[in-house]
Amino acid sequence: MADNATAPVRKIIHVDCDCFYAAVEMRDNPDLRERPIAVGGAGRRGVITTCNYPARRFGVRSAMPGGEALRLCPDLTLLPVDMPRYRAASQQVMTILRELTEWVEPLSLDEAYLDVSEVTACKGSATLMAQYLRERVREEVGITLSAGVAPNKFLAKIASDWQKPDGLFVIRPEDVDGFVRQLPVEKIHGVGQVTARRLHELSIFTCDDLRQQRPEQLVEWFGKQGYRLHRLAYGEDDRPVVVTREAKSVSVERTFAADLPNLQACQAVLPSLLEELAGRLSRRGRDKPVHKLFVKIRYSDFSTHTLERVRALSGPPQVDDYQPLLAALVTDAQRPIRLLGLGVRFQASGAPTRQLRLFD
Ligand code: TTP
Ligand code: MG
Repeated sequence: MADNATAPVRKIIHVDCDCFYAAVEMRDNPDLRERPIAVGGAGRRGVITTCNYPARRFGVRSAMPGGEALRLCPDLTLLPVDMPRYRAASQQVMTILRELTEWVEPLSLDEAYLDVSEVTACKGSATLMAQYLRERVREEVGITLSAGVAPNKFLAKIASDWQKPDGLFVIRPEDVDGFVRQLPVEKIHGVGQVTARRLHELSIFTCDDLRQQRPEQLVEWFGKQGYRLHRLAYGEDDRPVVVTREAKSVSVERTFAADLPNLQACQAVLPSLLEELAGRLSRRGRDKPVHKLFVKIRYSDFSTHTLERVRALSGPPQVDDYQPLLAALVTDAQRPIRLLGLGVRFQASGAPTRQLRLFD
């Protein structure tokens, strides 16, 4: 086994929305919830993009032609693909993730890795953070999110799939060895059907079986991938979470345990929110001139309002910069406020940045 004793332990969360496109459809039309539905698949050559879990019980799957899906499940409702709605839901999910940490690496519309090693929220517990993210996505986006928590990307991704749908599975550092040993080789990302068949022919079914082979032997059989297989069989994966997105805006928001009754109460919490924003800005937006400011409020009835104004600033924004926006936004004196947010937008600039989360 390669020596990993000196490497600091990371905390990685992998999140993946359950039957994502179908989940958005069920959210917007609850009558569909109990019925088998699939998105796409209409027309002569249409294939299914995804289907809900009731449809999966009939064997319907992604990439299946619509006709075949209907043969398996005659009651299947086929819905047209509506990308703008899925993209909007995806953005909402990603925004929630990025409020926890800036170290978010999206893999697709419905899936992302987070490196939460240095996050102090939720008492620093990645398990609590994952639970928190799942609850917020359920409440604010109206769909379910499965999450996996582990010391690296390889295991976090397996973990998020382990108790799907609507599941959370945690692999603690001390559980890694036992978990990986029994893991079937086809669960390893990158082991497709061909490699899996080859491994099975060699009587290698689990990661424990893989460990019985010398790395040189695996390289002889599988080329470069052989060494990777050897590392993964011990649960080792040091790929960093990569952030490729340039921040266009930075914001903070807070939901209050007790609603804020009026504008004065909002003004009273402004300095502490601003302090949080300044902290986030110093990490994320350093040196970038601020172009706009915005304030967001959510009333206790969940209606949400934002107000944005152009305000060029060279330094961090101050309380006085936000006061007029807040006063203009909180006009209804009778409605208590449950959430208050502050943010800045930057002037659009050149190429996207690429940051690596490194541990050394
Ligand atoms: P997935 O996360 O692979 O699948 P899913 O979210 O539908 O189901 P689950 O995660 O619960 O197993 O893909 C996310 C979305 O990407 C999916 O909702 C639809 C789209 N997609 C396609 O368009 N074609 C495909 O072949 C696949 C697999 C997904
Ligand atoms: Mg998914």
